[in-house]
Amino acid sequence: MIVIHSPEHARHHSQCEVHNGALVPSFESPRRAEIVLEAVTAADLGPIRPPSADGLAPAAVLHRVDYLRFLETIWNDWQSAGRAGEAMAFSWCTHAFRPRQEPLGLDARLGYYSFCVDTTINAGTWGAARSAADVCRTAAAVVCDGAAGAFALCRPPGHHAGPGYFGGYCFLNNAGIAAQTLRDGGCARVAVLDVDFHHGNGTQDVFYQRGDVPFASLHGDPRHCFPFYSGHADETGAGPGAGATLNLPLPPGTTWPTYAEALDHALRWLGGFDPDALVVSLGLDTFAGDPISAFRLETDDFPRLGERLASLGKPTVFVLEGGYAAEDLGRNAVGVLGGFESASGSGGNR
Ligand code: Q9C
Ligand code: ZN
Repeated sequence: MIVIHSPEHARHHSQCEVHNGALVPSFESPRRAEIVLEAVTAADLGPIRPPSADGLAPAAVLHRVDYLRFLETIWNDWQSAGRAGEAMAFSWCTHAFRPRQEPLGLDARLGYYSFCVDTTINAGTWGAARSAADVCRTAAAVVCDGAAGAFALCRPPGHHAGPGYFGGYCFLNNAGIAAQTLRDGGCARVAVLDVDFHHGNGTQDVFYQRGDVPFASLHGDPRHCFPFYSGHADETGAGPGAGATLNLPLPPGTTWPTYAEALDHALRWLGGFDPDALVVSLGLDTFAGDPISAFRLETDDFPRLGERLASLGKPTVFVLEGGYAAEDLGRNAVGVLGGFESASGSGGNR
């Protein structure tokens, strides 16, 4: 399987995050991608290539122009204002308020364009987010050109980023960019399956009113699990996208047998749309050892996950999302990708 990767990801390196009432080092770190890169290299999964495409054209279909402008300019504005440390939001427009005016101040804009406190912005954030978009567009182009599978080894992750907001460590919707690239490349319908522990609220949001990109997600029940306010079973799409969103919330503590049943259901449901390609939001935070998540999948379960994904029989773009047990990320990622390759018969290095 061809792997697309750019070292530019390391330009985004959050120093801190609010966790259990304290400031701790961010769980989402450059180390994560380095470990996965080492593991796919050691496993000889396939050629590792740099991105060759600019990912902002598909991003501009999914994200609002004012939001992209915000991402592009916020760090400079933050620095020019003489702020110390990283840019981070602290105040949001809750349901008790409604926005009446375009927010102008730094803190107002940071709150307006985000939904939670866990995601900081530094000098390299915009460049790193753009490189992830480039990686995803390139991986999708490889599949458009006939590859059975491609792996977008990118960070920062993307599935929490919506049309006009960042959060959950995400800025640009990488999986959405892959799906949009496949649509633009001639696929009539593209299925997106999100297996990250957390609900892919951003991906759901960017495609919620579209019937051409059915979206299914397996995740921790949002009554208990981040992002809390999205991912309930009764969110099923709207307008032309009515019936094209499937949420399968699962309880904290979920292990493979329960997970596999929901996975098969999601794959059957996506297959019903007769998609031309599949995009997998590959979060590895379903692992039992993940420090911020609550499912109990074991390392041996990840090849089984890959095999099941291959059963859809569609050209597939894998997009790296979450997964914070950094030292286990490499073998769990290779587990999924290797399982997919052995089950689809697409072979080791092709
Ligand atoms: N410190 C992804 O897996 N942030 N994002 C933690 C508590 C929520 C996860 C907040 C988890 C975000 C891509
Ligand atoms: Zn996650």
